[in-house]
Parts: sequence; C-alpha cells; structure tokens
Amino acid sequence: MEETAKKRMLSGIQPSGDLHLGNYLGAIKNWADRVNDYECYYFMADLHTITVRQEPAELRRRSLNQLAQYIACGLDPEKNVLFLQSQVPAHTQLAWVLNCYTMFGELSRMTQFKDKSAKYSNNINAGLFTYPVLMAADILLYQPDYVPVGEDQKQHVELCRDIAQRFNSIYGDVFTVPEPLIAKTGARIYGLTTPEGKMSKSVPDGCVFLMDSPDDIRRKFKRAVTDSDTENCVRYDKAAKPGVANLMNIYATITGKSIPEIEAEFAGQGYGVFKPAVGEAVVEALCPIREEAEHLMADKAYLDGVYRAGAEKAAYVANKTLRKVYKKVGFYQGL
Ligand code: ATP
Ligand code: LTN
Repeated sequence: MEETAKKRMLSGIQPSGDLHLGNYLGAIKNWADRVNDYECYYFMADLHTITVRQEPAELRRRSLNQLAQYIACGLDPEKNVLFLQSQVPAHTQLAWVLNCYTMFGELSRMTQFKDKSAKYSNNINAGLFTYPVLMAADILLYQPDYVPVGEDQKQHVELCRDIAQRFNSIYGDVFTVPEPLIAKTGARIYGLTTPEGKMSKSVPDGCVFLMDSPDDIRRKFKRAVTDSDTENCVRYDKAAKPGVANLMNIYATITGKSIPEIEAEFAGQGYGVFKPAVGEAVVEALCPIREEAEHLMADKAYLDGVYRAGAEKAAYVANKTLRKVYKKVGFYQGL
C-alpha cells in the first residue's frame, strides 16, 4: 500500500444487528465524509460478536449484508479499507501476546464486562472477559492515530493505550499510542416511540431500519410520539417536547436546514403535517441507500471480492506489526 502523510484512523463494528437511522446519521454518514482527510480502516468485528451466543447462519448473513449496507451508505471500498476481522489471523495472534501483558485486575474493572456478565449471567465466558485485549490487538496492529468510537468504548481504548505504553516501555517504540475520538457533536437520534432513549435496534418499534420499506418508514413516522400537551406547534424545546425536538433534529440533519428555518417552514401547521414531512424526507434519504444495498446484496461475488481485497490490504499492515512483536518478545522466526 502506498505510504501517505495522512493520519490513520481505525474502527470496528460488531455485525450484531440490523443498521438503523441512528447508526447512519450518528456514525456512518460522518465516516464516509472523512475519507479525504484520513487513511481509514473499518472492519466487522465478528470475532467479538461470539462473546455472546450467535445463530451461525444469521451471523454469516449479517457479516455480508452489513458490508453491502455500509458501502451503500457511501463508504467507498476503493478509498477505505473494509474487512472482516476473522479473515485477518493477525488479530487473534497478537491478542494472545497482549493477553500476557494485560492484568487480571485491569480486565475486572471494565464496565462492559460487568454489564454483560450481569446481562448474560448463564454465559460468562473467558472471551467476554478478554474482549478488550482482542480489541487492543485490533487497534495496535494498524498503528492508527485515532480510534473513533462511542462514549461506551472509551474505557476500552484507554486500556489499549495502557497496554501499548506498557509494551513500549519494555521493548521500545513498537506501537503507536492511539487517541480515542469521541464524537461530541454527532447527531444523537432518539427512538420515535421512546424519545427519552436513543434509537436502538433493541426497541424495534420506534427504530427505523435502513432496509425498511418506504411504507414502513412512513407508518413509523406517523406514529411517532410528539408531546403530551395540546400545543400542536413545531417548536424546539428538548426538555418539554423531546419527541418533537428529535423529529426536528432528524429533519435538520437530513435536509441541512437549521432549527429556526424548520420552525418557520411549519409555522401554523400542526404535527399532522410535520410528522409525514419528516417521514418523507427520511424515505427520500434512505430509498437510494436501500436500493443500492439490495443491489449489492444480490451480488455476493462482489462483496466477497471486497472482503478479500480488504483482508489482503489489512493483513499486509497487520503482519508487519505482528512480525515486529514476535521478534521483540523472542519468538524464533527462522534464519
Ligand atoms: P443497541 O441497539 O444494542 O443499543 P446500537 O444500534 O446502538 O446498539 P451500536 O453498535 O452500539 O448500535 O452503535 C454503532 C454506532 O452507531 C456507534 O458509533 C454509535 O455511537 C452509533 N449510534 C447508535 N445508535 C445511535 C443513535 N441513536 N444516535 C446516534 N448514533 C448512534
Ligand atoms: N467494541 C466495539 C467494536 C470494536 C472496536 C474494535 C472498535 C471491536 N474492536 C477496535 C474500535 C476499535 C463496539 O462494540 N462498538
């Protein structure tokens, strides 16, 4: 791969559910815009996904379909390295080494481990415990400058930094110590029926999936919760009218209009006009994405080729780091 002066960025996504409007507006759309300024690596973290029991056929289906959906959202595989974690063996190879440089106490303090072991108390497996070590390996193999993640993953990136610094302090500068990049301004989209909580696949009712049909989308917006008062006026007031504020944010993010412009546009008109208008804007934005994703999903050979090419590019960078690590720790690598 050609050497560039661009800063490098890497992030992983678990193929654990269908993508929705929150994922698109809050994350994927911004990633697609970033490609000119950074060298970007994005991978599907399928190895991480099996820390919670998965249906094998579903996991396989999602690993391919999500790639199609990401590409349809504008993540160009010619400009970003897109790959599947399990297709680059260096991830598990480095994870073993890093396991020996990570402390039991550090892993015990991870809030995600505590949360997930409470939630899946009948399956507290070792993978769930060492999850952050594999994540550190995912990151450090590529020597990225930045790791864009949600707030919930910050603790894992900080542990990754600690592991990198510990390793570097013993063996010299092997790893770039990455910075977490936590989106502060990224759109936060709330559930259409539960505007007090974020839009999430676990509340499918108020969740608009990227692959929903136009009619499903229109229906979900018609049923969106507005407010309990009888004001029936499109006015931005997040505390008093969270449902309306959420719809206004969605409309603003998609159309590029400002909140005052939206208030003016719907002045004197009630929610009966506003909700279908937001629904229509979302239909318009998602329709081409869904059509492109369906088109790509039908072409499994193409998607397979993207994964193959991505794995090859990724492995080239990853193996370079792995060889260095193996040498440093004293593994005999032949004459
Ligand atoms: P769950 O449904 O289990 O809560 P999720 O659908 O929120 O999961 P994640 O895998 O946690 O999906 O998130 C993937 C990316 O999408 C993250 O970068 C996250 O910040 C972003 N994201 C998820 N939900 C929203 C949302 N409602 N608004 C904005 N961004 C979101
Ligand atoms: N744990 C992350 C997914 C993930 C990741 C990574 C993110 C796995 N490996 C490396 C950034 C860098 C999650 O659940 N969102």
